Amino acid sequence: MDFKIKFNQYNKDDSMMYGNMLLTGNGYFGIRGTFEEYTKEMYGAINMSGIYDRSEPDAWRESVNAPNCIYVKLEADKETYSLPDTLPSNHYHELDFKYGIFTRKTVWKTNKGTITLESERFASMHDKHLVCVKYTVFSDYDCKIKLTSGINTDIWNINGNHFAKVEKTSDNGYINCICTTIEKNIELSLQEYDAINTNCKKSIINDENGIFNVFEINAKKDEKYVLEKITKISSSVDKKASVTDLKKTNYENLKKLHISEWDKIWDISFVEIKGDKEAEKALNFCIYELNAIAPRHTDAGSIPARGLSAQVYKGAIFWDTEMFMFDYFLHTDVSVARTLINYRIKTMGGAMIKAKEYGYEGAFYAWESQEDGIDACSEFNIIDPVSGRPLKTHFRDKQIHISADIIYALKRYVEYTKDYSILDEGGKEMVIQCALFYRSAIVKRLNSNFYELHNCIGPDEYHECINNNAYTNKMAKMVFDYAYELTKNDDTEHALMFKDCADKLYIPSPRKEDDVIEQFDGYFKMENCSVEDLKKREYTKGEYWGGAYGIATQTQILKQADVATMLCMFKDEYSNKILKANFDYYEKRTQHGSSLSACMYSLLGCYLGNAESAYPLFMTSALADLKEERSQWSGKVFIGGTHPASAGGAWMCAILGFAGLGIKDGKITLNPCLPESFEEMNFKIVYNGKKHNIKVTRTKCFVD
Ligand code: IFM
Repeated sequence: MDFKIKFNQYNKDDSMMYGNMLLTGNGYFGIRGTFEEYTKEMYGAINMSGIYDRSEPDAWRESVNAPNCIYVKLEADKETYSLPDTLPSNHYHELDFKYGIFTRKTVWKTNKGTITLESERFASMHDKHLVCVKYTVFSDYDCKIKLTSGINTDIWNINGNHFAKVEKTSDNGYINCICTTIEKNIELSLQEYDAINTNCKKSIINDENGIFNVFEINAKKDEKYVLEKITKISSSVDKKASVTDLKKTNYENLKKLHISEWDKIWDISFVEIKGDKEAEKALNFCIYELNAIAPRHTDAGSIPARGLSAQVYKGAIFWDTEMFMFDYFLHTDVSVARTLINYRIKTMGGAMIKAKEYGYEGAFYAWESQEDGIDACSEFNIIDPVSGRPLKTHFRDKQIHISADIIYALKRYVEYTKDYSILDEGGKEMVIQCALFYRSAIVKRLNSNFYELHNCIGPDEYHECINNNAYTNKMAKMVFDYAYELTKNDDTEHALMFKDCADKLYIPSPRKEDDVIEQFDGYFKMENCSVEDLKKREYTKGEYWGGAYGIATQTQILKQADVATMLCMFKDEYSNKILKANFDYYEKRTQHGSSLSACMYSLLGCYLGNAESAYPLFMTSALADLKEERSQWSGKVFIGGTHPASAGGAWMCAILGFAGLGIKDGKITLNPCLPESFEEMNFKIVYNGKKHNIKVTRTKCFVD
């Protein structure tokens, strides 16, 4: 398979797209796919995982970007050659997503000939603290080349500067920079060592833009000057330090070690799709994306909704991780799956504080979770298209399914891995606290025997403050059932309480006449129109359709898969006829306004045996970050970046859907539903500690 994404020319207007799509990362940080000379105006960034800070008391807390240590400025005979200002005569760049290596070649015409720049870089998978850049320059005439290479501290931030103090020093050939964050005094340290393959004049610049090595080279015609620029990033919140000695290593050695780590990942992760090269490439790109942001540097960390591609959504963790990305890790690298759950166990304190804040008991997890489980979700997230005033949304206080989403992932982890130690190490307590939360959220009418959940938001965020959302109620019941299971032998008082809740919580049933499950109380009475009808009612193009006054609010149009998501999670409890009736009813009423939507309908399509409906929806998910059709801005708020939930969802469609992978009575099962273009699928999973090769063809399935 061709693992490369190639661009044969430079287009300044595509810079945001390159930045997202060509991201390299190792879970500790993500480096946007931009060029060495780019400054903050061109959205270059090195986005750190798990470090959050606030630039001023009223600003949004967001993930912190490290100073830009890929920075190099090129001058020849005192002229600067730099994108986007000096347009090149030739340009090529690519991402080799097999190894997360970003490469470019840029040629500029000068009045004496040409200057060529070739560079390559990666975020080391071997030592997660290292950024490795190799920068080669040559000219076809003698000239004076000047390279200014170092740590640029004047960086892109969505919500203001995060550094109260920036200390820059140089010693023993290193340039160093220690930045202390404003709110939490976190120290982010960078140490860079630059090695160049020529004797030249060297000096250091230490100014308000950063600290830089300056190399002045008497360049000879066609001679290649190679700068190896290795930077170690660490922070005061890291548990482990890097042991690499930058002076004793070099770019090529580090590259070999890096490649061998990616080889291990691909050995278990690669999915071969015979017959459909486009699907194969898109799916494996999704797998690359997930691995480039997987938290392998820690034993308790998670993945933000936009990965490590920017400070979008404040770098926070949503349900995206547990419900969309988790399955890939569970089946291929269980230690990452455990790290993701450990993050939720570690942040349970924040969830308990949030529950109290809203008058509940137990653990109400953050809708947008930061490092201590703090909820970063703001209350006014949208703009009224008519008045331009900020409007309140209730994502933070009413999207209560988040606690159940986390328990769903924990339960799957325990069932799949049989690693019961997680329950003793906080998992069981997390289940109990989430069950207590839902119990305290339940309401009961005086004249009924049922328990209900009112005033919620389901996955379809367009309809707020609704009662008995099918997804939320079903997921809460699962939490009660699991809490009962875990407590029945040693805590009968709690167990009986949870059983009572599980038994009496109202779960909407399919309606008799057509088997459709009502998304929430009163949904069927809402205006029945089409997505196209609604589009015509927009006051301003791209306005938000939900919330208090949104154009979808009083209609049956939903933002993203809701009942469909519930059916995917509990498919074995519903007949094929019900799955089909709900797919048919809801899919055409769904705007797919979220990148989390298409994959769930695709999966449901597979579960009901309709591969042809599932296929285009799968491709929409798999190509989400290769086509970049989603808008980057909502008003003045940047909502771009990558879509790892869509990537994880595409993996679910391919493996759980098309190949029909499942586990029954401790055995791997396959129930394929291949689309017409797929001749054969080959992939691996780890189950019961053993690697299994799986082959699925139109007529046969093999598991070894
Ligand atoms: O978690 C999602 C949500 O379901 C829809 N809006 C974007 C969030 C982050 O991806």
